[in-house]
Amino acid sequence: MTAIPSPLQLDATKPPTGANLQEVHTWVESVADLCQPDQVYWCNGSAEEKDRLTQQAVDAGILIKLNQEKLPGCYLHRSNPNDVARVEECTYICARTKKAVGVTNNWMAPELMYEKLNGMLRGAMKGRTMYVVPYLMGPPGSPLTKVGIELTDSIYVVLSMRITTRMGDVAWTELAAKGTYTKGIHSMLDVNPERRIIAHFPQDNTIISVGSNYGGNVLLGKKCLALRLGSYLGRDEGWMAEHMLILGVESPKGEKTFVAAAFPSACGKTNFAMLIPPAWFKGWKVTTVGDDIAWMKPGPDGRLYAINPEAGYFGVVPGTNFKSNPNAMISMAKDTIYTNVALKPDGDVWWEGKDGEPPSECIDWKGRPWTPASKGKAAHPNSRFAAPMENNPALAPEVNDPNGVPISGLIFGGRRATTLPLVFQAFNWIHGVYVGATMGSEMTAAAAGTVGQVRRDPMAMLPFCGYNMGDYFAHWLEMRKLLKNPPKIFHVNWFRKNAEGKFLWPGYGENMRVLKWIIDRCHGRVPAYETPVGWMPEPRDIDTEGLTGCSNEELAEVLSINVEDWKREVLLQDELFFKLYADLPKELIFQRELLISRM
Ligand code: GTP
Ligand code: SPV
Ligand code: MN
Repeated sequence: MTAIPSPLQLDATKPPTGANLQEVHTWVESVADLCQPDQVYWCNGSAEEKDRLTQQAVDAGILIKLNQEKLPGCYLHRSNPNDVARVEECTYICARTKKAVGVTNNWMAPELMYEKLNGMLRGAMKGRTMYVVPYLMGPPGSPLTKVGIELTDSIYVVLSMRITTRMGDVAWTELAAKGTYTKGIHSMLDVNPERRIIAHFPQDNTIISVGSNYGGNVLLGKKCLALRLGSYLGRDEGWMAEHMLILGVESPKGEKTFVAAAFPSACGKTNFAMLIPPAWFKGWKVTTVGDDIAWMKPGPDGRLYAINPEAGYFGVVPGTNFKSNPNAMISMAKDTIYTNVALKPDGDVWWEGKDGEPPSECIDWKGRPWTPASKGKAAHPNSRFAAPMENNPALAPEVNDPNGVPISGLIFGGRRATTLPLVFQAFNWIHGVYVGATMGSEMTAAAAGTVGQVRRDPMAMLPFCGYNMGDYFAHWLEMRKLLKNPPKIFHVNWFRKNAEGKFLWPGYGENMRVLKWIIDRCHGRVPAYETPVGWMPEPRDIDTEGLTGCSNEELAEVLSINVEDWKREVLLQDELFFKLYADLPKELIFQRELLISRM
């Protein structure tokens, strides 16, 4: 094998040589030749390495050490204020043809994009270290698990990847068994929105990201590999990569049921995945398998099995408190990297919606003094925590099972002030695919754009589907044929409001009441009545014992459907259907006709 040439050898620890890593070395060398870092550092994932790199990040002012008595092992990072969320307009899928990526993705010819990016990367790491970050998406030894290697000049990315993925030597062992890996190259450049590109090359299993140092733009295992390239690979290989949480529900009798749910960014996946049942649900337990991404494959018994490819959470901070999500609060109480929250004088952190009163003074997410009289928010609305999943008191014991967990129900949901009821069940798989394909949601701060505006977000995958959305729907329809026992499909809406703009449903832990109906429907043991949009519970079918914050009238309203509203809804759905028309499977058009004829 070729050694990395000096001077790159200076500080470099080497990956194990047992596996055939010739190709990896050649690639790393070629990227180093292009980017010209001062040194190349191979990450091994050890605790010693974490401590050393963390200290370096603190010394360089990239991380701020928080109050270690209150928050052991926790640090704060402030991103460049021009770089606070995913940027969909800078995200490209560079398949060979424009048709392959469809109308919902940005496309550029791969040769052109490579040329452009090579120009931007030339000499981009001068004066910096290039870190080689080997990682796994999925538990070791799972047939679904993929290996990735990210080359990055950001120590913040290295430390975040160490939390959110299984990072280090474990990946070399898996690579020896699997033989293939996803290449990722990331350079912050000068963190300039004008020079920000997140490019995916599905035919080369490669991602190149430049000009950002934030979340989904740069933690390449997450949205880039696990969803965009993952969805592309899944279609070829007969599995599904979805923007879904996975949770387990254990009944007092010990019956375990797993469901997966797709809600768009900042629409409640982490909260739902970590749900704590209200006191009335004595003996019921919810455990978290994953909070953002599910990889699912038919098992030998004809059921759909899911793994969470991630090893940690990159969760929304604002609005999180001990009432809304205690498990998230505990998860981020140690060994966590916070990004863009406010800093209190005592080294503690604060954000809008945290328990207790706002502090009389603190430093806001931009590093400026802040008081409750200040105009802006103390924490950015898309401020986040990166925490290891082991911190979650409700972590599912099955989380490392290479076979995954059997999924009984799939749940779609969006943020909708009107029209969509609290819950309904699709009539069958094809109807469920239609329900997912026509999902809409009000936009949030998780992506740059207009917050609050309803947009169609099929299966919560609009920003994450790595190929033509029409072909993606066809793949969903195709999956049914591989499943003898397909999951039942549901739609929920925690966000419906009354005429005064108040949420009709209290949400959070109380969502257990809806989840219980869903689980009971999966097992075929509660009634439902047929409506034009699907099977629905009567208000009396929802367990309301001990429920506060939702009167009988409000429950009836949140469970109601209004045919006039639904006619408008179908017209709104058409906006996306017309865009996709050339590639839309006929089944979905028939479903639209059936829905209209039922109304
Ligand atoms: P991403 O990490 O961007 O994919 O977000 P997510 O889907 O995991 O969303 P998350 O659980 O972090 O919730 C986002 C926001 O929605 C937070 O401000 C929550 O407080 C709020 N939220 C979550 N669940 C509910 C609910 O049941 N009702 C209401 N009203 N708000 C909720
Ligand atoms: C999302 O936007 O769905 C996220 C956050 O989970 S990020 O990783 O930044 O994409
Ligand atoms: Mn997400």
